[in-house]
Parts: sequence; C-alpha cells; structure tokens
Amino acid sequence: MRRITLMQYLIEQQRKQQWINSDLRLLVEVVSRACKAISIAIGKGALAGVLGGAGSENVQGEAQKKLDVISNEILLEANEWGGHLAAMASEEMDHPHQIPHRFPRGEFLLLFDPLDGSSNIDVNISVGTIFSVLRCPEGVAEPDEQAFLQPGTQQVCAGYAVYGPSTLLVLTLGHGVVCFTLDRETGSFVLTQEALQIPENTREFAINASNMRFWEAPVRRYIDELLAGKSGPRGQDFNMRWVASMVADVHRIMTRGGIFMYPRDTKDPTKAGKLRLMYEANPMAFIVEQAGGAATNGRQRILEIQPEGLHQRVAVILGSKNEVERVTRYHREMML
Ligand code: AHM
Ligand code: MG
Repeated sequence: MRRITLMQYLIEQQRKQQWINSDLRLLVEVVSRACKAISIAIGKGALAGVLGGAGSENVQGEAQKKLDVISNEILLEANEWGGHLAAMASEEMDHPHQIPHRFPRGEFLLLFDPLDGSSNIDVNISVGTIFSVLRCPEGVAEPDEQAFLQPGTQQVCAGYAVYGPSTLLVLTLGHGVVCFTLDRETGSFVLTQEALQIPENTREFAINASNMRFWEAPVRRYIDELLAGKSGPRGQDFNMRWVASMVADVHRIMTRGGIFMYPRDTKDPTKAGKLRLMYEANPMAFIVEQAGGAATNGRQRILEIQPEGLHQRVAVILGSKNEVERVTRYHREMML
C-alpha cells in the first residue's frame, strides 16, 4: 500500500481538489508539528519532570498542569511566525493572542484546547489537543475576542490529536474526516483511515453518571431507559464507557459509534455545561457531523449556536445520529 504522509495528503487536497490554499496547508502542517512536539513531551513524562501541577490557574479558575502550559507554549510558538494566522485563542489564555508585529499576518484564526483531559496526565491515560480554524473577518487588523465569535458552521478546518498508545491526528477540511497515525521512527503522520463514518445506531453511551442528581428530565429519561436494558422500553442492553478525556471518548465513537453526553445540569446554574463551545464543542461537532454523526446541546445544533464569549460553556450531546436525535427529541418534548 502506498504510504501517504500528511504533507502529501494536504498537497493533493490543494492541487487536485482545491479545498485549501497554501496558508491553510501550512497551518495544518504547523499544528501537526506542534502536536508531535506535545506527544514527545507527554511521552517523556516523569523522566522530563513534566508531570504535576504548574501552580497556576487558567481563566476558568482551573488548576493548570505543567503540560497544559507547555502544550500551550508549543502551539503558540509554532504558529506565530509562519504568516498564516491573524490571531490565536486558547483555553489556557484569558484573551486572544496577537501575532507579534515583526511577523506577517495571515487570514486565519486558530483556536485550541492545547491539552484536553489533562487531569488524566498524571495517571498515564490518553489526552489530546483539539483545534478549530476560522477566517478572520474582512477588514479586521487586530482581531479581538469579537472576531472569534462566529458560529461553528464557519469553521474551515478542525481536528484533534489523541496521545494514546499511538498518537493520532484526526482532521476535517469540510469534506469528510481522515485519520493519520504518527510513525515515531520517521516522525511523519501517515494516512491510516479515510472517510471515517460513525454508525447511525449504537449500544454504547458515555456520560459522567456521578452528576445524575443534577441532570435535567430529558437526560434522566434517556439514561434510565438505557440502564433498564432488555426489559426496558429500548428492549436491548447498553454498555457504558467514560474515559474523562473528551478526545479519547470521541475517538472511540469515531471508530465504533456511541453517544457522548456532557449535558447541562443544575450543579452550577451559571454554567450551561462543562465543555467549552469555541475550542471543544465546535471542532468536535464539525468532525462528528462530517463523519455522518450529529451534535446538539439538546436544544439546537451545536454548529449553529451564536457564540457570546470566547470561553463560553455549552451542553454537548454527540455521536451516533439516531441516539443524538432521540435525546434531542426528548428535550423538545419535555423542556418546552
Ligand atoms: P479540560 O479541558 O479542563 O481537560 O476539561 C475537559 C474534560 C473533557 O476532556 C472530559 O470529557 C471532561 O472534562 C471530563 O469531565 P469530568 O471530570 O467531570 O468527568
Ligand atoms: Mg478541554
């Protein structure tokens, strides 16, 4: 079989399909190189003294891990100088990061969660990087927060890296989803799966059930029905999985189907959910839809939500289409 590296794949997308231009190609290449560097740092673990807390908090008041800070730095430094970006935004930074004036500016905005699931780092469980690419609005020279507040339908590219037994890069340019595996010997990402498709039906669900007492009625109903198994209204048994790294949970769903839910709950009425819209929910929703799945917040399609803040939280229900549609229907029937 012909080995196609990420670079070859992108050049072909630019040359034959004309889905991307040189700047977007460079952007994806640079992000993939940064992911490789993050993968190496994570792989060294305790040997490099990178485990444990950084002693700081991010804008959401969450304690940062050393690797959160390192991964954020790697992505910023890699992307600053290439001339492909107008600005960047990250889960780990309060405000957008401007491109230093000594470098040329490009047309794209890059958003990322540099190390998602980082509470799993110290116990050696899979973590990942999630990213989303938007166009900078016309005529905006110094993109502020407002420039980033575009609905997910405007994304031109999204992807995630999973740092697990293998390091994978899953990518969409808006024409299906492809997966690359890092060849640690050559240092290249090699195409290992094309046209990923999420099965429409599933018997597997992912939710943090410790929050059950805070769930809203439609989510309770749905999960109760699944738990009732064969003798319940669904007439079949369901299996549960929860890694607590969204990238790992979503990648399982991309591979064999399933439904992932981090619903809105009553734990903290000021928060619409736990996950962040701009650099977690939107890129994952784009990827999942491109693989034939669905993604809603129970009330509407995630990609159509008009963002109000860079770090805004949102409920997330995504994965196998028929299950996501069922939960969304329960919300429609029970919440209006
Ligand atoms: P993070 O971006 O601070 O790592 O938080 C997001 C993570 C997701 O990866 C995961 O799905 C979720 O938080 C797990 O939450 P919980 O610990 O409540 O189960
Ligand atoms: Mg995260």
